[in-house]
Amino acid sequence: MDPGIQRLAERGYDIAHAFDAHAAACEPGWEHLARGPRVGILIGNTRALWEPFLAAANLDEADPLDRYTERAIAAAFGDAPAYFTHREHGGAFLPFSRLAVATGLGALAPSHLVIHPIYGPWLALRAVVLVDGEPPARSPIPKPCTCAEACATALAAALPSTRWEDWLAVRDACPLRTYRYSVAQIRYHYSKAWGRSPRGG
Ligand code: B12
Repeated sequence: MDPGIQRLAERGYDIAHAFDAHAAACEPGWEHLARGPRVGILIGNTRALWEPFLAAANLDEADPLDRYTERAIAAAFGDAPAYFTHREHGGAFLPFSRLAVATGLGALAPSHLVIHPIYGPWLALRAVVLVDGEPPARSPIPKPCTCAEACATALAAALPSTRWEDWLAVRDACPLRTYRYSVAQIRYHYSKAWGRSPRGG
């Protein structure tokens, strides 16, 4: 395994999906990828993040998970170009969900969540890092989830709601739930129980 990817995995980032950055530059919002190194690595995590994050993060700083992510990627890849889900680039968030779909990491459900064939909706996207090399060929994958309606129904109920439990129900509606986050991780991402607004996951 590439040593950078190995270092990230040790910190809980267990998804490292390589793709052709120049090919992905045809996706709206990702045009700037045409100018950098050829291999993009879409970095994310499953529930594997939670224990390493709790062990190493500084929970007293603002947005501890975003800072933990930035430090982990800098430690793994040095000053390689990196784009983060939590940061705005040119005044807007980058459309990471669309990139994940275009490069075949997962497929988009009616809930607008990216569904992975193994992890279901229980993954988070964190960053893209660009490195030199030969990229693998990637294409979109068929939708791995089988239900037609459950998440759409849950989404319709959640959209007008301010209860975080209704948004959790959108994710829980997916039958692919082997990798469901722990209760502690769910509360961190969805509720304000830790004193701040929900943070991406
Ligand atoms: C801003 C944002 C939000 C905002 C606003 C969304 C909005 N409609 O405006 C808020 C804070 C509400 C939000 C909530 C959630 N989000 Co959000 N969000 C983002 C973020 C940072 C940017 C989205 C964006 O503007 N992209 C740029 C535009 C141009 O691209 P786009 O594809 O058109 O983006 C649209 C969708 O992404 C959509 N969207 C964003 N989040 C969600 C969540 C759900 C359930 C739905 C239906 C749509 C949706 O809104 C965007 C604008 O219309 C992305 C990360 C990223 N950089 O993409 C995460 C992201 C899409 N969110 C994610 C998640 C998981 C959630 C939550 C379900 C859980 C959570 N707390 O993190 C919650 C659900 C609601 C809740 N209250 O709990 C994940 C999705 C993972 C996956 N498996 O698909 C992402 C990729 C973050 C991550 N680290 O993985 N989110």
